[in-house]
Amino acid sequence: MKSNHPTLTTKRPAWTALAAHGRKLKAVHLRKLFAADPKRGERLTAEAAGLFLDYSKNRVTSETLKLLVKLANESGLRARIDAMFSGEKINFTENRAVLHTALRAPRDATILVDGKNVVPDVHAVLDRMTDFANRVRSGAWRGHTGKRIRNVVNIGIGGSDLGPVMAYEALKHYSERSLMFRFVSNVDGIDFVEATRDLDPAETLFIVSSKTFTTQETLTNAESARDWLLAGLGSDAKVVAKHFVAVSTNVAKVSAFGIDTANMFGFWDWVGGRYSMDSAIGLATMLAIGPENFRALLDGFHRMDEHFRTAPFEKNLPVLMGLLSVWNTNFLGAATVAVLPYENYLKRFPAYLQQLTMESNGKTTTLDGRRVTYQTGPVYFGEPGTNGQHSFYQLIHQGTRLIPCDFIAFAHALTPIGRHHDLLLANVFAQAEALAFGKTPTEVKAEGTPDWLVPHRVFEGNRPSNTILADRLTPEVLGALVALYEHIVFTQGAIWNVNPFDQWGVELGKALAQRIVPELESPTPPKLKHDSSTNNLIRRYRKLKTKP
Ligand code: G6Q
Repeated sequence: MKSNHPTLTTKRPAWTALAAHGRKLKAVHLRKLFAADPKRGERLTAEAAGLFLDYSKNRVTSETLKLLVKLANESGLRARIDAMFSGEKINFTENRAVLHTALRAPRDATILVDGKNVVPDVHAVLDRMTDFANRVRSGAWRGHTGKRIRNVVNIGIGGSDLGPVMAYEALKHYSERSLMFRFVSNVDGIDFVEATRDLDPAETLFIVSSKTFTTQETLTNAESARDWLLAGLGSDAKVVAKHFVAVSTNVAKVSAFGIDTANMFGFWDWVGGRYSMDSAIGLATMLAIGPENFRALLDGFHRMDEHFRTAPFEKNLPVLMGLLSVWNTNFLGAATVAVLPYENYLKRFPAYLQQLTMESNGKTTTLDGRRVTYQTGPVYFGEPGTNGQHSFYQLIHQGTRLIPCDFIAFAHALTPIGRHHDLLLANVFAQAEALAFGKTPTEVKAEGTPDWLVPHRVFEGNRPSNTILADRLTPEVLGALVALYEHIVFTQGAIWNVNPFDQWGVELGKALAQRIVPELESPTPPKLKHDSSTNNLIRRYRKLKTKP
């Protein structure tokens, strides 16, 4: 597929207009924008799928928003949304459809890929996952020695790890507490060692999650898991059948590893790794929270999908947030976005979003193969509040860089105690307020601050932020939240005219590592043909590793 919109992004009328508009607006303070419109904080809001968005603390006017929507139209966003939902092969560099939205489509929906309706397959896998999860959770599924499963270890990396970890942490409140969940991803052996050191193999189930079933880290960890299990339970072939299941698209590799394909849960090449937490990759999540909660999670995703697909851009949460991030990135010079959940269960959400956003839009090549002449994906980072306030917020408040923030908060604590929740929410509202309005020299002086100290205590303000407020963190709300960011990424990609669904940038390092492995393992000094730095590091490592 080539771009339907061959006009260079920077030559689009709305882009040129936004550039001029941005230069003017740079000097305008949020204090002024709020003073000019007493209803701004109520006007610049939108709501969908249980999420309320306040975007009034962005440096935008009605004119900015009009131009941003115009830019979306000129970029063909509507046609691209339709192309994704209808199963067109928009991941054209890999010749694949992009259909994570089919993973949460209702049973009676029809979505065609190469003329075949994929929805029945999706539900068939969900039904098998449900049956398996029920058997493990009820104790009907037993380990080799007849003991029930108490520990579930997910082995996977990247898209086959970050989603399950994040969802497990996010939905711990709903999880079956008699089951212990661990996640092993790193090829650093310590990850496996620490995850299993206190587990009884007779009570442990491994889920090997790998779309390709060729990933070095996952296969190495899976082999160590098999060794660990067989060392504990004996080398009967049935041990693997009772203690290993696989989630993959690769039947041949799964059976070559020795896992019975009856214990394999499939998905499809039209699900990208970082978009797969709601596929069978979510098996650990389903085991933890139960099939019903898992389906509520999918419903939340679907509600946001429908909103994204049908709502006018002016009221469309993912479109608005995507456009605002383009505005901040390309017209106000921001290079990052801080995601700051004021909900401790969402502690892994920023890490999850790092992959979703940066692996998707960390691109320099347009759909028609040119080098971009503008910035694309910003750096996403974050920590839960209030912890971050005592760490890096200083730079957001008083540093020289513009760091747009997404605050996420919930009206209800899942387990309320004392005054905690009001204190938590007071903090999130206060941070967004302080960032937007700051504190002027006059205000600082009026507090009796000596003149020499005033410049240090001034807050310029005018720092943009979004606040997302929802009722409480339920599986459904989590689904809506993840889908929101998936579609923000999609919107950004459409404007930047890049393909958010490939990740060729991760290949080079993988290939070089494959070349270096034998150079490290070779008993005799290998002939090294790298640069002088890499050669030297390899020699030094070889020397050090032979010393006790
Ligand atoms: C995600 C990426 C990547 C992938 C991992 C694991 O979009 O493609 O993070 O998920 O490399 O791949 P496997 O699932 O194939 O092991």
